[in-house]
Amino acid sequence: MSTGVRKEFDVSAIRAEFPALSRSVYGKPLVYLDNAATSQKPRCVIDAITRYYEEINSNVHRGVHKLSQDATHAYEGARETMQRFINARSPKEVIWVRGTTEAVNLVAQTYGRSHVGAGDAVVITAMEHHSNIVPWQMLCEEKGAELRVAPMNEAGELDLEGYQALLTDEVKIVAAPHVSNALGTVNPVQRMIALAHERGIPVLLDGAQAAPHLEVDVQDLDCDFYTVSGHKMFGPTGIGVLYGKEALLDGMPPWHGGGDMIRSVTFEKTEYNDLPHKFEAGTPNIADAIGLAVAADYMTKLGLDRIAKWEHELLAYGTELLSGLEGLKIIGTAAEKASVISFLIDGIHPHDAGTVLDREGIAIRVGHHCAQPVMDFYGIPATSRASMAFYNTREDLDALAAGIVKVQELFG
Ligand code: 7TS
Repeated sequence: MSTGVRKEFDVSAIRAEFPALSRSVYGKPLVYLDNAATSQKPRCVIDAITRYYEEINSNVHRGVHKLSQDATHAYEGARETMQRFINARSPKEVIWVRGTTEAVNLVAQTYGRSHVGAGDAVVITAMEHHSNIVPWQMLCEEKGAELRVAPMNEAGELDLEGYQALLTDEVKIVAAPHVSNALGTVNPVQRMIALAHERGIPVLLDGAQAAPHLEVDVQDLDCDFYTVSGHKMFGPTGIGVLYGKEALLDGMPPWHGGGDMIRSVTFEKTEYNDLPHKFEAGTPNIADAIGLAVAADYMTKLGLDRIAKWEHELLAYGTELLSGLEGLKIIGTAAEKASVISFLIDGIHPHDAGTVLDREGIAIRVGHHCAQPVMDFYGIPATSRASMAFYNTREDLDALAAGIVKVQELFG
């Protein structure tokens, strides 16, 4: 049974539900350790998407006919599932987007453009993915505002005092990662939000790397905006969620104009639709919204606490194993980490390491991980990065360690 509640965290049974995990690569069993880039999909998600196209494919919010009603019901039901998954107060606070990149751009282009002016400031951190830098940079350039960067230490932990010192009256919004993709750092987001709120500054959390690993409760966090990328949490590509507090979203101008986001249109004036539709112009990604909700339910049934516990064990195991290898250095050693291990091998370029590992069937990511300022901070061009999901095993990490030794033998 693919979605039943399990008593034990049975990794081999879980792996059997992800078809891609049983394939081989160059004649070797696939060892998939690139989950921070994107995760594999369970059969139930793949089936839900297929079922949508085979049975109820039609446009939403438009038709009186049966298929359109069923599609609308499934699509809006998926929104409610995501609302429960992140514990938003209302489905109105759940905006479908393509992913975190689109979510951040939406907030920068709507809340940002209407609240940030010349002389104002936006605060981000030293450990951002480019998608939480560039949209704010574009906004600041347009408005004549300042982009401030909260510092981090050598371990890749946010410097809270340095962060606090940046929160002056000019700051109109803070945008920070819940979990860093390049380093794995889990940020002290509750403290960061409280400090910003003391000054009346709203906070956007980039949750791209958190939602696949941690229980996310937006009410408990009290964040003002939160972003989710569906494809990193075992759902399809091209779908994600922007959460926003209803009062904030209500006060924001729309972004894209078009069908579905309007109540009435004349050539003189358009009345905009209510939330959440105000931010969803055009035919949406119906099938993948439905698929993402199935992924969220799948995670809920596995148990977010048990996922976190298993990944913690994997992280500890992998960290010890890799630290024990001669000539290997881990980049990102924060006390609080999600299951990401970025590393350097003495004298070997990450691209060479990644290429040799690939021939062993081991998929990791090498490069700057769309976090060039993080690489600049450490004075390196790139790292190799192994990123785990709940379906990974100690054997996967053993294979990685053996692969690294092989890399060292080849290039040493
Ligand atoms: N924010 C973080 C922290 C991310 O890790 C990523 C993607 C994004 C935003 C962008 O998300 P998207 O779904 O809109 O693309 N990170 C990575 C990565 O680490 N390797 O490939 C993509």
